[in-house]
Amino acid sequence: TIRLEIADGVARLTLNRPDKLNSFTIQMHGELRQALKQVRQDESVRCLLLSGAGRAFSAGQDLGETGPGERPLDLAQTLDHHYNPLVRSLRDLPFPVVAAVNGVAAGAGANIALACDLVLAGRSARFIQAFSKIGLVPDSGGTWLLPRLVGLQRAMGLCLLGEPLEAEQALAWGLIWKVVDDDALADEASALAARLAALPTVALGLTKRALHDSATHNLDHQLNMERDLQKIAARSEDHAEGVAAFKEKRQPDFKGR
Ligand code: LHQ
Repeated sequence: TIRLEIADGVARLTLNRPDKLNSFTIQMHGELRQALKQVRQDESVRCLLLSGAGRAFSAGQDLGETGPGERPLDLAQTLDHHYNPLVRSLRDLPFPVVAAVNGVAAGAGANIALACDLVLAGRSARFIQAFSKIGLVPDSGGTWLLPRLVGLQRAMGLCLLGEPLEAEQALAWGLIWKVVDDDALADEASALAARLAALPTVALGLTKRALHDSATHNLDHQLNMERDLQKIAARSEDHAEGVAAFKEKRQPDFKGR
């Protein structure tokens, strides 16, 4: 239900249940866990690119799925065991994660896209906080992330009404990084991932951590965090290479170490 290809520093992870709009099943979550473990352990990987096969990114939880013995799915347990670890592991990867949103991203599918570090969308992509339509609360980090990305009022409107937000509007609101033509999305996303994979990965991983954690820190705490992370970045080979390249007036050749 997923595909994983690793080449040239980029891990491409594709949600692959196109006939069900790449909605998440327990099986898919299991495969994703395995894939993310592999990606994390592979020292050649310097960027993860997440996208969906077919015409959607993901329609969120597969609403046809049942629990053991055909009982209704235990939603709290499903979040605890599957969605919440997925969001945390995307956040905790020590390199950038890019989402290429190729179509509709609904429910948990929208919030998992937004949990990625940079979101690139095709012009026909739509983001839907579909939860209220089925009497649920936005999950997978949506209630934490949305107010920070677009402000409380817009977050409230999106979550209460559950209406689709078009890619252009999502861009204007600061929800996503960039919108490109649908037929250019795959190439643009690959180019962005390749570009990120050629940058100093240690520094990028620490930068992502600092920015994400800033939401819960005061300035004093954040200044201390920057000092501590700078100590680590300063010891990286890529820092030495960056300074050497600057002095020698040449392009740096970063190794990701
Ligand atoms: C689907 C789905 C889907 C199964 C389309 N499931 N088949 C919940 C529970 C547990 C714990 C964790 O948290 C969550 C979080 C959630 O994610 S709740 C929100 C779940 N998602 C939704 O409510 C979205 C439901 N889908 C839709 O509203 C529409 O399908 C959208 C707006 C995404 C796309 O609309 P269309 O482009 O018109 O496509 P479609 O509706 O015709 O769907 C195509 C096929 O995909 C269709 O199957 P069929 O066999 O009839 O061709 C749909 O039934 C299937 N599909 N979403 N979530």
